[in-house]
Order: sequence, then structure tokens, then C-alpha cells
Amino acid sequence: MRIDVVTIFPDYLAALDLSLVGKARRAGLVDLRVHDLRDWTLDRHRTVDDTPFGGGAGMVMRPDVWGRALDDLLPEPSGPDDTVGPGPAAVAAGAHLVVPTPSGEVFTQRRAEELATEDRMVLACGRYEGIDARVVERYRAAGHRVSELSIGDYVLNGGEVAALVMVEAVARLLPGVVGNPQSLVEESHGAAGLLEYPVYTKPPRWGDAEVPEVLLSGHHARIDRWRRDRALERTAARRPDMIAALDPETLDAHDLEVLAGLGWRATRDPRHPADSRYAARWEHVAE
Ligand code: JEB
Repeated sequence: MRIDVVTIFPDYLAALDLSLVGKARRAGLVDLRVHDLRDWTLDRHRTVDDTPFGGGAGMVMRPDVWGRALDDLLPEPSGPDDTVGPGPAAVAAGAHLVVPTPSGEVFTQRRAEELATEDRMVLACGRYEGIDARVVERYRAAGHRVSELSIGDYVLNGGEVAALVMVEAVARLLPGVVGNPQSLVEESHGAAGLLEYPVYTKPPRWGDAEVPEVLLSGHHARIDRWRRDRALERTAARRPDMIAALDPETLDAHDLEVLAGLGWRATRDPRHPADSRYAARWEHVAE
């Protein structure tokens, strides 16, 4: 995958040379190119911003500078149903333009998985009050895939940190980047609905703190059940929204018992109590 990042602070992205992404880059699995937006300015002062029309605080990034950069970096967009390459490995032509912004849709593991199927991604990092809105409109109208994404509900000073997050989340999903693909499989089970269970390593006794006995027992079925129970408890305590989104049909009797003990009861439409065409729902009673 080729990833182009455009920013007025290219040094911010140096962190991607470390660790997993750097290794993937050196192995030729990711072709990451960081560009200085000011290379597309035409004036002596290399100006990228100006005052907002309509008034208000701060500065806005000029569309003409961004337009020159993106015209250079974005390949021709694909047609409505254009794919490149044979069979199931086919990917859409063109690139996906990603614009980090606090007003974007939330960047989730699903979005990372979608972006990891792209052959090319261009990340446009804004600063100040953001990028003139005509930029996104222009490239969308021209048929490019464009996503305005937020990494979460807090305020940053620019898109660079969000771009770091997105590149790392996407790059580790590319074939060959994560050494042990089994860890991606186990993770996707977790991401399918529950937080991860707590993990432990040596020494088995650290001061007063002992590793739970069951993990030393070698009883794989009991270990799996213990881990599942801890995952259910943690998720109910920290992310009730994730419990509410679970399909009760995917849970076994023991799961339902654990959740019932935490105040979560799966219910069916009382008019159709046994009819699987009517989805089960959750009812939560605080203890
Ligand atoms: C991303 C950015 C700014 C209003 C306030 C501040 C470009 N989750 C996130 N929080 N903040 C950003 C983000 C993401 N993704 C973010 C790009 C820019 C913040 N700012 C500052 C703009 N408008 C400028």
C-alpha cells in the first residue's frame, strides 16, 4: 500500500519510522511518503492560511495550495465500478483521500479495515481552524473516495496526531506487517463485541500479587471460560454500549448467566416469544 501524508509539520510523522510501521516500510510492505504542504505554495512567504470569510477567530487553510498538492498526489479517480487486478484480490482504482477533522465520522477498527483494502491512501493534515471546505467538495465531486474522519471526541491542534493513529491502525492490518497473524484473528474476535480479558506473565508471584490460579492450571477449557467471563465483566463495567450492541443469539447459556448477574437480561418481543424473526433485545437493571 502507498500512503502519502501532506502536512506543514512533516517531522511529526517521523515517529512512523519506529516500531512496526518502520519495519513494514523497510520490508517494502508500506510505501509511506511524507510531504511538506509548503512545497505547493507560490509566494515568497510560503503562505498556507488566510482569514476566514464571515469573520471569526483563527485562520483557515487556503484551497488553492491544497488543490495543487492533491492534484499532484491523487491518481485519477476510479469509475463507478472500476476495479484493478483479477479475482477476489481486486482493489478499487485511484486513492482514498482521508481528511482528519474533529467534525468527521469516528475512525473505528471497521474504518481501518476498509482503508487497509485500498491500494493508495492520501492523508491531508490540516492546522489552524481547518481546511477550506471547497477542497473536500471538489475531490468528492471529481469522483474520488473522500472520508472526513475524527479519532475521537477531544480537540487537537491539527490533523498530524490523527494521521499517525490512522496510519498505524491501517498499516498493521496489511498482509505480512504483524508477525503473528493469529494475534489479528484473536483480536478480531474481541473487536466483534467484547473488550479483551486481562493478561499476565512471569513472575507468577510479584510481591503480594499472584496470577489467577486457573491460568497456571493447564485446563484449556477452564482458561477459555475464565477469560470469557472476565471479558464480559469488563465490557459490562466499562462499555455498556458494547453489551447493548451484542446479539444475544451469539451468546451461550453461561454468557447469559454472567450478564444476568450484572443486571443485563436478554428479552424477546412478548408477542412472539420464541420466533427468531423477532430480534432479542437487552434490558438493563442497575443493582
Ligand atoms: C483534526 C484539527 C481544530 C476545531 C478545533 C480544532 C485541523 N479527534 C480530533 N480532534 N481534533 C482533530 C481530530 C481528528 N481527527 C483535528 C484536524 C485538524 C483538529 N484542527 C484544529 C479545528 N477545528 C485543525
